[in-house]
Amino acid sequence: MADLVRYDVKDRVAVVTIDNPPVNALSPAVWTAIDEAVARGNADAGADAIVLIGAGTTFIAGADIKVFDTLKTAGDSMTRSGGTHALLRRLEDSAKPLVAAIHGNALGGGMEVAMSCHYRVAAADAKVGQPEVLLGIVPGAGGTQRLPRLAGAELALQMCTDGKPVAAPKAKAAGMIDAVIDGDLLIGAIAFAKEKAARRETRKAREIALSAEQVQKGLDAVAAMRQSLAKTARGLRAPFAVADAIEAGLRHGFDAGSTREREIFADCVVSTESKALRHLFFAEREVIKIPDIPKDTPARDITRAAVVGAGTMGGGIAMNYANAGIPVLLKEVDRAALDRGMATIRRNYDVTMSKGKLTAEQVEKTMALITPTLTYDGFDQVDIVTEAVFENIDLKKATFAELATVTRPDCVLASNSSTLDMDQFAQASGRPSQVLGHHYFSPANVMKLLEIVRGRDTSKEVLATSLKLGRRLGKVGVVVGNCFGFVANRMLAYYMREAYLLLEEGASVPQIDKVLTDFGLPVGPYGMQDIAGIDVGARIRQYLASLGKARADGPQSEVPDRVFEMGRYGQKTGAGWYKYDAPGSRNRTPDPLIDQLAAEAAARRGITRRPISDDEILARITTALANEGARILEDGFALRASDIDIVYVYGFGFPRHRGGPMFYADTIGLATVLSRVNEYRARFGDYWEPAPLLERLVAEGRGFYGEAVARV
Ligand code: 3H9
Repeated sequence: MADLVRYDVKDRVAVVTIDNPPVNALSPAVWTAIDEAVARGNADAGADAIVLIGAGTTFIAGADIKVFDTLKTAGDSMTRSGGTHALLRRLEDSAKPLVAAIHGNALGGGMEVAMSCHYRVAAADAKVGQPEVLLGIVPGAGGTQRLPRLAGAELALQMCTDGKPVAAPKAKAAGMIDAVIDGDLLIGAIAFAKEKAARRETRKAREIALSAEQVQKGLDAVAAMRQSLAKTARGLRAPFAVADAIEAGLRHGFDAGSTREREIFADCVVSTESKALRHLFFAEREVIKIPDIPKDTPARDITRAAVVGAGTMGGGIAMNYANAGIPVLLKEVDRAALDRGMATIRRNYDVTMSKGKLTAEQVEKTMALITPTLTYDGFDQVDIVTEAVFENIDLKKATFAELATVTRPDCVLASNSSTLDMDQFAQASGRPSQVLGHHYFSPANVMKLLEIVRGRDTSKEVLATSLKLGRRLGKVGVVVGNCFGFVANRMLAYYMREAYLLLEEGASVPQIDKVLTDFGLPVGPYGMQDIAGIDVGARIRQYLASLGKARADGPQSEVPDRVFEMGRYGQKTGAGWYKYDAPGSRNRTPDPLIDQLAAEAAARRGITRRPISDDEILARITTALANEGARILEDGFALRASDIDIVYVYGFGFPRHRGGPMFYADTIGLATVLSRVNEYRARFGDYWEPAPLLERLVAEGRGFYGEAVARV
């Protein structure tokens, strides 16, 4: 037997310890070793029962996700899963009581192993779950069949469609866990196993019979779940596949249900949806690894913070700190602006409270961590200051110079600028190693993306501190380079440019938005602007124009500026790209005025408007993203293609099941992407220039993610 699984006997109980760090993932070798160890326990005259436990911090976090890449066809998967199903039956058929002792997590295949044991005991803080759906698959080792028998079909459906783990006490109440152990888990599990052995008790989940009434209730739950998924899981396959697998077991029994589960799993595991979601699983873990910043780089604990500027962004950033339990000073220049900022924060918390997510007491406790101020008093005590003043380089430079005089020399100075050059702020502060960008996304207290902008002189410690802080604030921190717009806004500029040009050329606002929401974005480009405020982008454009810059190359549509000049700022003014029932309302209708503005703009540019197909809209917008992404990557402003995917998924809601703009480009093939760029160049002009990296990858027959993904 391999070292991955150890076998000992304690007090006449065989203890099988899975030891495959970091999370005891079930690689093929681990599956086999568990099988062999349980067989050995059964053959061992010195053991009356068997306990299966995990070494390290967790029981088993599931099947080894990397192994799924080796399954090239559904047929491969059918063969492999046939073996796994048989293996789990062998465990379940153990002649001696077999007890899973769970600490940390029993997830996915880990939970399926546990459910194939006769009993499950768990530490009070352990969690169990079937998160496969988040990877675009269904539980593939009997989970859709055993869980309904242990926990009831309703809860099983819930767990397998939302993927959320359940804490041990709730799992016990629902019948998934037989005992919650206080104190030493192994000692408790051995005692439990001995008791079962003394009574010669074993229980097989697959043999739990469901009454006709339970089956009917389950089928009703399946029907209700499908209806709800039709609204919440549009465009996804896996959640519906879960419902299919559970339904098969309810209708036709365990064996037929298991066969159906294997078939469904086999289809899902080779789907693009699953490949995309698995890609993001690893991308999210890769993003924190910065090649020249080793794990042991000292990272400071942030115990006190300050934010300068109490506008929408500054207030949201202060809320992030307070939500994480970090006291924060919030500074403004005049009383009225400060009061407005604090009132907005209060309103935001009141909304959260009205949704039942916070109690009044929690709100007061959190608000008490935010200290409004008009002075720099107390800034000498803070570990970090985030500057969130108006997007103007001179104002920001002056702020950094001032901050350097009122803070400790080791205080981190971060800017929330969305476009400006960090190195200029670094110089202005006189201590460039402490300066970097912390670019939050609006609303800053909600959006999970944090671009950590590395300046020329930013120290490694300051970057490590920012990555650690990002995690504490509940953000996904992505280290990006100090280029114009960084990664997120640079990409967005090209996305919006195409959306504007398509409108001028003849597409309509509702059509463009629908194409993007059908693709899976939560909101289309125009709907997004109406929410964020058309004035925000317009003012940035005006400021950039004063510097002789534009956000994206190529022709700039004049329509957004016309809409802005008309005072149509979006939802807040009751009109923007759409008409709204009233200011602040979300109830919108298309406005023919926009088509008129677009027609006028087209006439001025000598463009004959034409019907534009949905396919062209999607192709142009996603091609613009991939081409600019390739440029960002080649210029070294993102470390990896997967970081760009993370930025766009978390910053702008690119559909996870499409893996991000770079992964998506690979799924349609970079050769196709390049031929589109060349076609658009011929049709629209040289601003459609292929990124050199894109050309090189195509010439080499590769994708952003190498050959494997390019063949998706
Ligand atoms: C499945 O089980 C299908 C079944 O139905 C069977 C079908 C036949 N595989 O997240 P962390 C790595 S599907 C491979 O940072 P944490 C991870 O990449 C699976 N690797 O730790 C990272 O590597 P690195 C269903 C895995 O403490 C390291 O472990 N299960 C796996 O923040 C640490 O991970 C799931 O979806 C894996 N299964 O969180 C659960 N899991 O250090 C997936 C982790 O090189 N896992 N790694 O970057 C998790 O949700 C979290 O890892 C967990 C720990 C909550 C367990």
